[in-house]
Amino acid sequence: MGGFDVTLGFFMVIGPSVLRVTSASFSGGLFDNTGLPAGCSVIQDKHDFSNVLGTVHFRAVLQGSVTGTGEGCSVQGNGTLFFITFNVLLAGSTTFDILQYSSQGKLLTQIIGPAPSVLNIPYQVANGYFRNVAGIPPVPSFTFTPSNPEVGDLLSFDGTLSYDTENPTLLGAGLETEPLVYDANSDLKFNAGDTVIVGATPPTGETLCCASTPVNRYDGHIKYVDVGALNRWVSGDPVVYDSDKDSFFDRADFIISGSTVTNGTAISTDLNLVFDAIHGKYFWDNGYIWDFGDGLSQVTGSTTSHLFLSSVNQPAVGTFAVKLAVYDSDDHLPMRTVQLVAISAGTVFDVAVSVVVTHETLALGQDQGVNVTIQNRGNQNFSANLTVTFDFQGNTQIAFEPTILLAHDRSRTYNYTVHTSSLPPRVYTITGLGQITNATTADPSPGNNQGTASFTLQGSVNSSFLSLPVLAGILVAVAVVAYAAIYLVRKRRAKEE
Ligand SMILES: [Ca+2]
Ligand SMILES: [Ca+2]
Ligand SMILES: [Ca+2]
Ligand SMILES: [Ca+2]
Repeated sequence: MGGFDVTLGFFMVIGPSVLRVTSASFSGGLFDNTGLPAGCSVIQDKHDFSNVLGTVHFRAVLQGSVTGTGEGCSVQGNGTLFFITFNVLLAGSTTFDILQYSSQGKLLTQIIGPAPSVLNIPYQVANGYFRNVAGIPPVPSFTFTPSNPEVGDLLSFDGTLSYDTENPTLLGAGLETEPLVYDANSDLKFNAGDTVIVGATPPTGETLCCASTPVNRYDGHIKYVDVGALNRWVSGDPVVYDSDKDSFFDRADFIISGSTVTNGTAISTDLNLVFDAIHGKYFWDNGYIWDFGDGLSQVTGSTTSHLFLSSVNQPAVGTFAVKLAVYDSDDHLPMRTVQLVAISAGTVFDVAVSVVVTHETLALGQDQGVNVTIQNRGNQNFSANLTVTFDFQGNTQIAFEPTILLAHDRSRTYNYTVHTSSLPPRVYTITGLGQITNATTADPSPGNNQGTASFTLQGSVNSSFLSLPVLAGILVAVAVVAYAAIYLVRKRRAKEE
């Protein structure tokens, strides 16, 4: 091995932390700077842990070369990378997961071979589990469609195959819904007059979520259909989960209690619809918690759907670690499963053009060299037309290259010469525009389909030019110069890279 970059997560789901890290160290591990051949040393680049995020991040690489042989430094890849010491805070359970991908879908954890090749070494993930209470945790399981998703796809997730080992045949497969209640007297306690809508009946006097601050007083996903237009929930009104909080019953929303609700129905908020947070967090769940690994908020539901995003409205490409955690009702224990979901770019037709001039400033009569590169940045072979113009007499064509065939990841550069002896001195801009002719999808980056470069032509216009009558002179001169410019443009051989 030549180095590693490993991030470990020790939260199973959001909620109270069962463990906290007290220390973590390279000392005693493979990369602790001892026992290395002469000439080799370790750069211990990262050694962070966060009890807030529930992560431990360690990174180290070898530097130097073995004295005498000059070979790349390496350590025998069989041993410990780093040590972590945890404190147990609560009775419960949690997992240790190698976090393989970041919330942007990029590779996060890797092990590399020694220099100079520094190849990625494949690894097998073996995650851990900690429990200090009795009971057998449930078995989470999910499937998703489509199985080979492309960017922008809305994925459907189905966790209904999850079950608790001890009670697999019970209604709900032995999983546990947090109690959802109507707190009729708004005292955030469960007492006489309050209605249990779903889940087990809480003990009398139980604190309902979440008394600490008004902001977290209720879960903004919990809504109801105001059948009688009373502006408050009454028995018989359907209670629903608004997964996207848009106040309409749609997409991955589901009915918590009540009869069918038509898709598109407006749904309302009632601050007295609160829950007993037996799973120790500020939002309600029905026994299933989904974390899609893209940094967006967690949702509940035995089935759900998700659009992976890299920013507010930008569909993401990459690999995401999707986690489903479920709770059982007999032991109140969570357990999670993680699946990697790779979102591919799909079919991408993407052309890019760049223009370079050999002289930013040149004298009248001096030849200007123009290099125009057309690049295939997509994942399909394309056929494109390239039009090269400059801003003379409106727009004057320097070249038109029809039907350029380019395989993906390839580019081609065309070289031209513009003769300037007939051009009025000023600043000129040359533009290259690439247009794919066989695209079946829109170019994701239309802004780079065109490239430009400017140059300054210095000198003075010759006296005979200036002596022409102004109106006629402009027209005549333009016609002559345009003709000359086009005629004198010589195409040199195109060079393929
Ligand atoms: Ca159990
Ligand atoms: Ca109450
Ligand atoms: Ca909704
Ligand atoms: Ca483009």
